[in-house]
Amino acid sequence: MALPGRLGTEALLLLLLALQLHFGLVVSMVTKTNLAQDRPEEGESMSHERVKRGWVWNQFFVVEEYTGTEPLYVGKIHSDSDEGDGSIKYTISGEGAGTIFIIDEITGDIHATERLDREEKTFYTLRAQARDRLTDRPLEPESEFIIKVQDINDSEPKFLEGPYIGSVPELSPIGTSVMKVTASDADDPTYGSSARVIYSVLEEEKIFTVDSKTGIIRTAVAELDRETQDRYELVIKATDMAGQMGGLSGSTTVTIVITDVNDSPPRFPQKMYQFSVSESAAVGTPVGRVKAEDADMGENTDMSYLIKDEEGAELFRVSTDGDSQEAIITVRKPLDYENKRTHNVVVEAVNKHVDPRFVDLGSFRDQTIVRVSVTDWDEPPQFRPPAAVLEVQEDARLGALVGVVNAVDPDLDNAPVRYSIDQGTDLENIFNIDSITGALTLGKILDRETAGWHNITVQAVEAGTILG
Ligand SMILES: [Ca+2]
Ligand SMILES: [Ca+2]
Ligand SMILES: [Ca+2]
Ligand SMILES: [Ca+2]
Repeated sequence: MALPGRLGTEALLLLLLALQLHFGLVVSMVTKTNLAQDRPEEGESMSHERVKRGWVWNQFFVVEEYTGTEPLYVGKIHSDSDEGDGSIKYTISGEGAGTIFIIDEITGDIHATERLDREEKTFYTLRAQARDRLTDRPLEPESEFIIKVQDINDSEPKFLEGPYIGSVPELSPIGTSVMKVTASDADDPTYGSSARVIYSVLEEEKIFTVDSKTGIIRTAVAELDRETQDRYELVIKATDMAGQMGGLSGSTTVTIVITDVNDSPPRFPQKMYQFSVSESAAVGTPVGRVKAEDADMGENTDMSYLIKDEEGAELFRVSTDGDSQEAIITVRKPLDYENKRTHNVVVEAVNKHVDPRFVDLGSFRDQTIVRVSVTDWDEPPQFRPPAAVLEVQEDARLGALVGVVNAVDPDLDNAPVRYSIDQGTDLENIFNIDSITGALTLGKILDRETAGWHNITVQAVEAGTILG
C-alpha cells in the first residue's frame, strides 16, 4: 500500500476509517501524549478540518526526558494481513533501532529504552518491515517513519552575550532607549510556550524599564544625574512560558554607564584671591594661578578665562593651562610700586563648550577678584636730568663751581645719594665733586686750546652702598 503521508486529505480520512479493517501495513502513531493532544474534543466528530490540521501518519512522538523505570511506549506498527497468530515478524532499522528503540517482533510495539533529549536530537528516521516468520518474505514494502522527540520545558532562558554594558547621557528624556538584551531558550519554539520568553527588571526598576517582549531597556526617569551616580547595575530576568506560573527563568546583570553632558557651570571656590609680585618683574612673569571648579568631566570642563576690567587687562594677561584648566595670570606691562600698590583684577571663567539645551540651568560663567599686591624693589638713584652740558670759562680759577648734578632715589624711603667722578673719564683729575651736594668744581686750570670738551661720568649711589 501507499503510505498515508503521500495521499491527499480526502484519501487520508478514508484511511483513518480503514484502520479498523486491518488494511495494509499501518504505522499507527499512538503515543499517550499525542493522543491527548489530538483527540477530538467531546462532541466533536472526525472531520476534514481535523485532518487538515496535520495528522501526520508516518510520525511517532516520544516525550523527552522521560524518567520512568519501564521502557517508554512509542507506538505500534501493524500489517493488515496480521491475523494475530504470530506468523508475522516486525522489524525496524535505522537511527537508534535496536539500541534506543526496540520492537516487539510479534505485536509491533515500539519502546524507547533511553531517556531522550530533544535539545540534542529532535527526531530519528527509521524503517519498518513486516515479514512472514517462516519464509522471511516481506509482506509489505519497507516503509520509512520518523520518531519525533516531543519537547518539554526543561531549558531555562539564558543570556549568552554578556557582559552587557550600555550607556545613556544624563538628563535624557523618559523612554530613551539604552540597549537591548536577548535571552535564548533551547526548547522548541514551534510548540507551546516553552521557548516564549518575556523580560522584566529585578533591580533598579524605578530607574529603567525593559520591554517585556523585545528586551529593549529604556530610561524610566528624566533626572539621571551623572554627577550624583554615574553607573547602574540592573538585573534583567527572562522567563519562559510567556511569564506564566511554572515558567523557568534566567537573569543577567546589565551595567548602564551614565555619560556626561555640560550641565554644571564653572564656579570659583573663592570670591577673592591674593597674590603679590615685585615691581621689578619682567613682562610675562607669572603672578599666580586660580581655578574655577566644574563638576562635569572631559571637554565639559574646558575653560576660557578673561580679564573683565580695563586697567587689569592693560597690566595683566590671563591664559588657560590646557591640562589643569587653571587660569595663569602674568604681567603684561611693567608695574610700579610707587604708582599703584594694589590691583583688583576681575577674572571671568566661562565653559568653552556650552550646550544650548542646558543654558536655562544658569550662567555658565563666573567671576572672581584677583588682588595683586606690587612689592617694592630697591631701585638705584636716577639723575634728573639724565645728562647735562655744563659750561665753564677757561680762565676760571681753581675751585670754581662748574655746575651741580642731581640724582634722587625713586624708592619711597628716598635714601640719601652720594656722588663721585668715574676716574677713568677724568684721568688728569681736572674736576672734583662734592659727594653730598653734587657740586662740580675745578681741580686744575683749563686750557681751551688743549681741550674744548671734557666728557666725564658722575656716579650716584645710595648712601651706605659699597661700590664694587
Ligand atoms: Ca526541552
Ligand atoms: Ca524553556
Ligand atoms: Ca561644565
Ligand atoms: Ca554633567
